[in-house]
Amino acid sequence: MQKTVLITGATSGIGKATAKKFAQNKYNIIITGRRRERLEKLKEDIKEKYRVDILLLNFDVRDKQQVQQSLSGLQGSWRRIDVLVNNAGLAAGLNTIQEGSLDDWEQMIDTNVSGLLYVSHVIMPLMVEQGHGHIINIGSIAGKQVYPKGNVYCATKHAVDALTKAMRIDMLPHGIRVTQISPGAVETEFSEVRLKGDKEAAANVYKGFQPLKGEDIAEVIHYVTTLPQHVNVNDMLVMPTAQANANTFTKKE
Ligand code: NDP
Ligand code: 8X3
Repeated sequence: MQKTVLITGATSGIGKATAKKFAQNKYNIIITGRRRERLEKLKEDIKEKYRVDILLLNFDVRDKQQVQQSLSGLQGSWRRIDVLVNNAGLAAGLNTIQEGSLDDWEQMIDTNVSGLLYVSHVIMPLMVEQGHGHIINIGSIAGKQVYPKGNVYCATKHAVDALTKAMRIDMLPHGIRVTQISPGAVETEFSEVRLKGDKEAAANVYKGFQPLKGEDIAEVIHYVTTLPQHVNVNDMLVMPTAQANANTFTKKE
């Protein structure tokens, strides 16, 4: 039977590349995000290229009612989700705590932590009922280390790290796999969002070294799902070769 993957935050970057990777491997795909026109465009591209079924759900993961309505309303075979990729997330701002913006903090906490929980709260019971599934949470090197001005973003990714461990305990009796993939620097729209649309400053973040691409992480996400059922990758830290830890890079001028 054809499998189904649900990917949050599929309008860009890692999520978009993951949708394409799973479609290439003949999964039916549920793509979600706030930007409807991007979801529609991706749906058309995937349908034409890979000829799999694709369902578009347009919601904000911060809005628990929208999340519940969209996901509880899944019908028929769309309720049989084999893989959930909790990817939607962002960093907003790069400041010390004393200079930080309360709105930025709320946006990060509501998206990266509450959003991941709201989505999982609907999908986990479906996986328990069907007796199988694989949850993949996108963490970060920022969930392993704290770097200057990373404070609240790092805290949200440390929370993803803790929630992944908690989910693994909750899902253990049900044979459902739970994996965290924690990337280092990936060139997506991440820095443009963090730096509030400053494209030049965002491009500078990736200057002088070869960052990861969304496709690299998509490859790893798909790989962990291909392992035999009795094998679970608990946690994978995936870095550019030119990055040793959160703030140590080798860069050419
Ligand atoms: P992008 O900005 O390219 O993509 C982020 C995705 O998240 C978009 O599809 C966006 O969709 C979605 N999203 C953001 N806020 C919401 C929301 N409130 N509701 C629904 N969807 C939302 O960045 P990346 O692809 O890099 O980021 C994906 C994940 O990877 C994030 O969790 C990020 O923290 C993590 N990560 C990124 C790294 C990097 O260096 N790029 C490194 C480590 C981890 P839309 O705006 O349409 O809603
Ligand atoms: C994104 C990578 O190092 O900017 O999670 O936090 S980093």
